[in-house]
Amino acid sequence: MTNQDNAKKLAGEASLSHIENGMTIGLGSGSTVYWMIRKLGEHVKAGLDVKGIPSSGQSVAWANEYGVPITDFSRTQRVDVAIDGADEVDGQWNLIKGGGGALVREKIIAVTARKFVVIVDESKLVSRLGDFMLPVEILPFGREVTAGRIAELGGLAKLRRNDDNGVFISDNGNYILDCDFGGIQEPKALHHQLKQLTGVVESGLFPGMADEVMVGYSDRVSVLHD
Ligand code: ABF
Repeated sequence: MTNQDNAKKLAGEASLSHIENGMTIGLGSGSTVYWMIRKLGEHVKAGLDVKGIPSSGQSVAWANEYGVPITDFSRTQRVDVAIDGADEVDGQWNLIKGGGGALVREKIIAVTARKFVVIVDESKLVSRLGDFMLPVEILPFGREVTAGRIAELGGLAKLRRNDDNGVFISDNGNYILDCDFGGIQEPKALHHQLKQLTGVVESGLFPGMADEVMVGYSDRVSVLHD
């Protein structure tokens, strides 16, 4: 296991400190969340009574594999804590998310949760967002003109494709544009500008939403405090 893998594992497992018996947990996506779900399964086997609301097919599969019971918003609208990864975290805890294509469901869960905990390895910490292309989920219809409106905001948009070069389709049946805005100085402002654009479903900017950021290093976990 590489140092980065170990850092993800440490952060993922440490996030269970936020989980108590009887909770409904928002299950994020990504390889750091994998370690959280895997450890959570061990606690469930030992008697912990929790349910997870998954943000992607990936997290459904891991919850099933490791024995974490899953539920959905038709059964409960209360999420006690959401635990999810990120692609970038800046000094104000603004996030870029969506590298895995699940940003819309991740954000619905994150905004619903009473507490939103972000788990990352140290490589995700940046002084300014934007080295990672910003994912923006859009409706397929009129994608060309939606990309044009994003370009007017300064973002060079690239349609996300699968490994077989087919167009990536999100769990919601939409497309994702990976957008190069250069450095993003004002994440909150850019997010709101993007959300105003007809055709845009959601942006991968999660401005000021995190309640706690847990950072994994090769040998320890650091909890960032505001
Ligand atoms: C999900 O997992 C996404 O929002 C984000 O893009 C990705 C981070 O992946 P990893 O934990 O594998 O670095 O949270």
